Amino acid sequence: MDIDLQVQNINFADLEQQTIHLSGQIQPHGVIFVLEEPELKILQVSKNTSTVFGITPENMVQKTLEDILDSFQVEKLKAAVAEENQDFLNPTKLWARKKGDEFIVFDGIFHRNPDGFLILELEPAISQENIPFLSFYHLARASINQLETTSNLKEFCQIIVNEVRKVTGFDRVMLYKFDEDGHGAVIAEEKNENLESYLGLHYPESDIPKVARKLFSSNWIRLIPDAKSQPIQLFPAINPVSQNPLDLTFSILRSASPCHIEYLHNMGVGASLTISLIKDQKLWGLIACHHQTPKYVSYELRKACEFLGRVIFSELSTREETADYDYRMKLTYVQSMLIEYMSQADNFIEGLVKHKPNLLDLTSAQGAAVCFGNHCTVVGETPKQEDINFLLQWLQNNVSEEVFYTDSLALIYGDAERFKNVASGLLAIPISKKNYVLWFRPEVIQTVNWGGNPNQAFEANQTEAGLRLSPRKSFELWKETVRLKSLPWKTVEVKAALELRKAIINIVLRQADELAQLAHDLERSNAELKKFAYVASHDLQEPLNQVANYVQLLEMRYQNQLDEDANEFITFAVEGVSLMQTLIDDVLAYSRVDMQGIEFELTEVEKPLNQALANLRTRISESGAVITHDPLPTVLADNTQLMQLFLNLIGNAIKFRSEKAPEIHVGASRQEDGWLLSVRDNGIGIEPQFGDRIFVIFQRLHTRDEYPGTGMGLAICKKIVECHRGRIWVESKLGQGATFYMTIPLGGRERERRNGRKTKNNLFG
Ligand code: BLA
Repeated sequence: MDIDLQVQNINFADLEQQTIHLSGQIQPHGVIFVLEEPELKILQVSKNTSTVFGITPENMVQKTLEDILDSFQVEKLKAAVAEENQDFLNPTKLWARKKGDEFIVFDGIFHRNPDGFLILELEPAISQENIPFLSFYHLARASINQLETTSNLKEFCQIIVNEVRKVTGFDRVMLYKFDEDGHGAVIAEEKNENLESYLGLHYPESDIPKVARKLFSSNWIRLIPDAKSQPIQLFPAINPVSQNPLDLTFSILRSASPCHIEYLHNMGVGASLTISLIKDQKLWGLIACHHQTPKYVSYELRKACEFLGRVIFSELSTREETADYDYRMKLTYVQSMLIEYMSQADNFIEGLVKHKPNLLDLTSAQGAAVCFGNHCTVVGETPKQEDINFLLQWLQNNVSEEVFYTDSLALIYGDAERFKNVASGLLAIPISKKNYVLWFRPEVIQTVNWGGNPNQAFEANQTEAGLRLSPRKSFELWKETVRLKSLPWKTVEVKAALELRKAIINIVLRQADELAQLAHDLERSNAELKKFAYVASHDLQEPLNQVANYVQLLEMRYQNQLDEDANEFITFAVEGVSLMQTLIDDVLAYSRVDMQGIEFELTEVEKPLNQALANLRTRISESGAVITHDPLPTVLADNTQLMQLFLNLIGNAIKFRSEKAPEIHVGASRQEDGWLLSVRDNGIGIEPQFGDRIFVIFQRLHTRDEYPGTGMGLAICKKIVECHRGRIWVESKLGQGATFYMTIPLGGRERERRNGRKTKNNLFG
């Protein structure tokens, strides 16, 4: 309902309606007195006193109420009006002597206005008696009995209008409900057969401006018995005590704004009664009654209608809530399932989209997207990734609320027209500045029937007194095809989305905490290892050198004085020292392989392989090894570490050779998300059950006498591969050679950083 109220560059609120309660005019069927307490002296009065009482208004303001009305009655009233609440007095039958013995009877209605003035309004009494309470009761009882068998909103509303028409006899009684956007529609109607129906028709917001609606929230019943009557001024126009115009907010006689009177004329209405329906302190709708000719309704009957409306409406509100209740329970269930799935999954996003029920069920949306750290996971029907990205940018720049929803996205974000078929409606919750969960609903083309063209709801004319608005002349059916609009998001759905937001934030925070803890632990153990390496290289090295030096000194100085055994012991000691030296070097080499110290760059695998072969030159030629390789790829890796990897693996292949000359093949094959490298030999092989043990620090399958070495080589290989986010394993059988496999993922550590670390940093930034 894209009705442009600014067509003529008019701001409604600035116009006369702002002061409708200060108009200083009443309708001519009654008289108003503004009284000073305690004597009830008349401060202001309506100018129609001459016709009613035969006293001019100028003379009236000199008098007290006792001078006008039955003085015995007024004496009793004085005490009563001093009470806090005057409502229980209303209406009071009051008598005034007209001429001679002629008396007129009024319904007297008291109230205190917002400025604290006591106000008495007199309306001609139609009946001499008050309607007894019991008849109110029976009225309400009868309708409530009907309600028991009714279940939907439409039928409820129908009962209200039926009952009100029955007791008042208006030509037409309607139930008018306000939309969220301020427009409204007639949702129930009971009328004279020969009148055309307004049922289902929509009316623009400007027909009942905001200021008027605000007033209706404090004054619940308004009667215009004769739309053609001339309003009556107050005398004096300005209140002599406050020096201000009188506030008529709670007045029952206040004359309606001229614009509305014109509206009634244009609609062919002679009299109207309007009753406010309030829900949760907000104006929910109106009971609007029309009569073609003037029609007076007594205060009691108006009150009875208000009572009826209130009772039925309160019943309706509870029913409306229970209708929502089942759906709300369903959403609560979906919500708890989602929380369960999220907390079980490694990544909460999977929990939201992978199962049933999923994100879509939480809001009855046709599509949804979880956009987290530069990546969107989508379910159902959604705009294209690129469109979602732009939409996210727009949200970041324009929305700061915890939840944002619209059923007509294209109206506020023009680009959305391109994907109206999937996302005319959007519900979005920001999890943090850049991360969002979005729900989408497709366009649903609707026809809205308007009572008159809403784009020409009124005319603005420049007059001497300033700008004047007048309502449209024609209320003829005007059909609007509404496009670019989805079904509306229900309050319960929006609430469910907000609840989910809380849950996600909790879970993400917790996961971020766990990650931070893991990173912290890892850092600590790395730091410890480094410290150990430092100790090993410096503190251990020194006494070791000392041992080596002194043993050598012993050997040199006592060369000829020692026996065979002593010489052998010295040799053992020297060997021990040198083995210890190698062990320390290997531990150092192991500890040096770490993420921080290495540089990932595009590396042709053949280069580090050739470097390793050059290093192994002597052992290759001694053993007669033949080394071949597949065409090798270029990967994102650290050259030095790859060289070390080949050095260890090919070195091992030569070391653990069988009787045959070693044949070693380096293979490479492309896999979906990386490369699989392999080093195959024809050596002695490994028993499959030891396949895992060989990668553990200092684990050896053979004695040092059989095969020299510290047992660190494969542990270092494993660490190198893992630093590249890959895996290493061996396939072998004893006596049949072995093949070592390694995976090197595409993008190597870079990609890992994007998915892991950066996401973490972005979470709340
Ligand atoms: C008041 N306009 C109203 C009221 C209704 C409508 C029900 C309340 C009347 C009352 O309190 O007694 C409108 N009446 C409708 C509609 C239907 C109906 C939509 O029967 C549908 C079937 N109105 C205009 C323009 C202006 C305007 C252009 O169309 C002025 C800018 C003003 N309407 C306006 C004002 C009031 C009003 C100021 C308050 C009247 C008052 O209490 O003084």
